[in-house]
Amino acid sequence: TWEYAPAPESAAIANLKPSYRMFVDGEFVEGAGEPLKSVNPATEEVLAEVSTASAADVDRAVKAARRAHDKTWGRMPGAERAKYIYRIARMVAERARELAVLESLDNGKPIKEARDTDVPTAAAHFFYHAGWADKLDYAGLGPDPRPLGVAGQVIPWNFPLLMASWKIAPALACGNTVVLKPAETTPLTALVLAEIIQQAELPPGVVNIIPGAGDVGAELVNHPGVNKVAFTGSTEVGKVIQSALAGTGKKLTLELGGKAANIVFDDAPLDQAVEGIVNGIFFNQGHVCCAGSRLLLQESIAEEFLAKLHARVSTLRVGDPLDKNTDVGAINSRDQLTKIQDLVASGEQEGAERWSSPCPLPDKGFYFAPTVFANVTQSMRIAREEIFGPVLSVLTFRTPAEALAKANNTPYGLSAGVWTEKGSRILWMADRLRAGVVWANTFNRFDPTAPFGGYQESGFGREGGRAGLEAYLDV
Ligand code: TXE
Repeated sequence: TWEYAPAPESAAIANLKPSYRMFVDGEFVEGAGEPLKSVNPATEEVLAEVSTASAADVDRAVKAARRAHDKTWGRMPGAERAKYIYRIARMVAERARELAVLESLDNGKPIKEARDTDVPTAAAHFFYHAGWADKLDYAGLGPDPRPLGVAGQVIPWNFPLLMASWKIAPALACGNTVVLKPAETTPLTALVLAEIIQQAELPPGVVNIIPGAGDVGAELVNHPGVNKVAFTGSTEVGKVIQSALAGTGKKLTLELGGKAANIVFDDAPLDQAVEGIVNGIFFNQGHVCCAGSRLLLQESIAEEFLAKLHARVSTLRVGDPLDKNTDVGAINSRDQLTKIQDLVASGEQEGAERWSSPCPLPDKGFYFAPTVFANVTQSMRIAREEIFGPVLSVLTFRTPAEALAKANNTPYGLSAGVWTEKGSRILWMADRLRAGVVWANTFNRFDPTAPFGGYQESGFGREGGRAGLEAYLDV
C-alpha cells in the first residue's frame, strides 16, 4: 500500500467551492432538502456540501421550466436557440481543464480520461446538437416538428458531465426545457454546467438542475408537469420508472445496464485485441453501461490470449486519479465497491478462477485491483449480472454460432465487440448480435452523430444522432 494525498493545487484548478447550491429559474438557490456531502472517492474526504431539492423545489423547477417553454424557449426560432447552444459548447471547451479536474475529484476517474473523453465529448454534444436546432424539418419526422415541453432527466454518476450534456443538448436543440437531477455522489460538474448556462444567458427556467437522491428523482419523473422523462441508471430503477409512468402519456427513454460480450476470434490481431479488451473493461474503472465485461475467446487462442492479457493488465497503474499516468482510478463510492466485492466473492464461490493484478493499492479511498476471471460458465452470477467495476469474466467458444449464442445469452443488449480479420464475419455477427452498438476491432468509441441505446432490458430509445432527436419531438 502507499499513501495518497491529492495535490493541493487541484482544488484551485477545479475552482472547488465549500458549498454548491441548486439552479432553478436562472438563479442559484438553497434547496429545502437535507444537504448532501459530495465525497472524493480517492481520499474519502468531503469535497463540498451540496443543497438538495425538496418536493416543493421540484415543483418550482418544473413550473419554471414550463413557463420558459411556453414563453421563451419553445417559441424561439431554431437559429436563435442554436446561438445559445453553441455558446454553451464553447464555454464548456474553454473551461475544460477546470471541469476535467473537478470531474476527476468528484467521480474518481483518471484525469486523462476526464480530459480526453468526458469533457471534449460533452462539448461535442452541444456543438453537434446546436447544428440541429434550425434544421429539425430535416430530422425525417415530418414537417414542422414540435418540442414535447418539459423534460425531466435523471442521470447516473459514471459520466456526470457527459451524461448531463448528452441529455440537455438534444432537449434544448428541439425546443424543450429541462429539469435535470444529477446523481447524489457526483453533483458538482452538473452545477458548473449550470453556471455556464447562466453565463451563456439562456432565459431563466430553460435549464434547472436539482441535486438529490433517488426520492428527488422519483418526485421529478412523477411530476404531472413533466412531459418527457429520460433516465440513465440501473435496470432496477428503470423498471420502477417505466411502471410508474404507465398510463400517464409521458414519453420515456431508458438507458440502463449492460453485460456486453467482447468476442475474439482466432484470426484477430491479438495484441490489438488485448488493448481493446483492456480498454473495454478497465476504462472508467468499468463503471460503463456498455463495458465489455464478458470476454468470449475462441478456444484455440484462449491460453495464449489470457497470458497476454495478464501481462498487459499487470502494467496498468491504479491509484491517484489526478496523476496523468494513472490508468485505473477510484471506485465511485463505498456502496459500489461493496457491490463489486460481493460479486467477485460469488465468482470465487461458484468456482471461477480469479486472477487480480498485483498492483499496489492506496490504503485510503475506494479501490479495486483489475481482475480477470477464467473458467467462467454462463450460469454464474459474474457472467449474468452487471458488476460495473474493473472485473472481466472470460468464457470460451469454438464456432461463430456458439459465440453468438453465448453473447446473446443475456437479458441486456447495449453493446458488443467483435475482433476478427474477416469482414464477412463482422457483418454476420453484427447482423445477429442483439445489441444497440456493435464495435468491430475497437471498443468504447463514442460520437454524438451515432445513436446510442439498448435492446431488451438495456432500455429503449436512442440518444445521439438523428435518431436521438425523435425522443424530444412530436409531429
Ligand atoms: O443506480 P441508480 P446506482 C447500475 C450499475 C450499478 C447499479 C447501481 O450496475 O452498480 O446500477 O447503481 C436516481 N426514481 N448502473 O444505485 O439507483 C439516482 O438518484 C428516479 C448502470 O447508482 O439507478 C441516480 O441519479 N430516480 C448505469 C440515478 O437514478 C431514481 C449507471 C441512478 O441511480 C430513483 C448507473 C427512483 N426511484 C448505475 N432511484 C448505466 N446505465 O450506465 C434512484 N434514482
